[in-house]
Amino acid sequence: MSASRHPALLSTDPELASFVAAEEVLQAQTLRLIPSENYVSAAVLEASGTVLQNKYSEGYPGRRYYEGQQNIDRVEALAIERAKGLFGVDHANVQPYSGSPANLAVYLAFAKPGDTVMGMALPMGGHLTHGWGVSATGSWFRGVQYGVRADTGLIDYDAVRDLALAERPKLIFCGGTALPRTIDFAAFAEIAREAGSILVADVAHIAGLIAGGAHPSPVDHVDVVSTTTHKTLRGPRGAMLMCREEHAKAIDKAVFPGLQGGPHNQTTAGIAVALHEAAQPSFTAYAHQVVANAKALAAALLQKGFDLVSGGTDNHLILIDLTGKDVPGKIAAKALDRAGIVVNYNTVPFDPRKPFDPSGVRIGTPSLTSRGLSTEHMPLVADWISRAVDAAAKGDEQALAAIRAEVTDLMAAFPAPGLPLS
Ligand code: DSN
Repeated sequence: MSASRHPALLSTDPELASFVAAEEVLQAQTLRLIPSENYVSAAVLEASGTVLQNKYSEGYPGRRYYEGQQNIDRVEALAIERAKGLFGVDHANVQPYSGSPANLAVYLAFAKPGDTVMGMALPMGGHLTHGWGVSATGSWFRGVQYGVRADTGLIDYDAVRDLALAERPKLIFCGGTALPRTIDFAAFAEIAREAGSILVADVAHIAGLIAGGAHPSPVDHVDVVSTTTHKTLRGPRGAMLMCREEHAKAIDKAVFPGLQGGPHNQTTAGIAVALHEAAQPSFTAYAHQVVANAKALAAALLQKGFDLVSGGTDNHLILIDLTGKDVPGKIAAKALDRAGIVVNYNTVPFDPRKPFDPSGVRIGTPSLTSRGLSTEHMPLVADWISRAVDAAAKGDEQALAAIRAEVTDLMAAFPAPGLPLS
């Protein structure tokens, strides 16, 4: 593989071009299991690297503060229409720079500093921006947090209801970053109604599954849907906020001028393309295959003796609890990386260890499914993970190198979308 598909970059800045080329090789040769990552299509990559980059467009289509928006307006309007069609919403804002700014805009739209907000605790599978202490959302607002049951690893909806009624938060966030099970949006909606709270579904992880019909949609149940566009949705790094018409003005005003300046138009274009791709029947098949692969991988890992939070998965994500093994999450994750299997270490609910050195490893199937791997490959993937974790415990670098060679071999047969070679 060479950097020649970026000839101008190669000639202007060969050092940087070599980093990009090396990343292309890495992404092609490794088994990427981080559940929040994916491979965008060549079309999304192209749209994200266009001259739309050169334009300032503060405002919204038809209401800008800069001239020369003839084409940009059409790009953004198309992205908005596609988001509305795909998710069945009244209103979509496609300008948030990423998930955290999107969520911050929701706070700005509906809450005042000091108000109580409620979300899932980060170590239980929530997100920093759901009111966790080290985030601005947990220091400018008063965050109260719910979690999962210790015996099942599942969200305790009775405890969520009790907390919501005791605290009457302005906002309730549902969704998270390490939730392997289906979210009951209807149950959250009932709780939010009783508590008089605005309900926000952060579906960043599962947006592609929702678009493809492989996870129930929150749209009929919640006030606002927040999502990134680059996880299961397989678009560029960005975000969207979607809502009913009654909240449209508040959301738009919070994103711009409340929080952001000019939108990243090249990203908006990439989002538009990704939404078009996600509306195709092939994407529906993809979303269901992501889940089928995750279930097959979970079953194979259980057979290998791994402990999985909640006992398995309903979606794209599996949280492996290594507390029963000799290897903590970070050491396992780094060993897996040396074996060509890219994961992230992660806290597990009630983790006795610290977040920077936790007991879990988080994996998922969006990327491997984009490359065409299917359920028949999952026992092999589980075997590699098992062998790598054993090798980590023994410090057996040779075993890790042997797994890496097997991984590289298999991945060569499954070209990655958007990459020149596999
Ligand atoms: N960083 C994302 C993830 O990996 O889940 C969440 O923001």
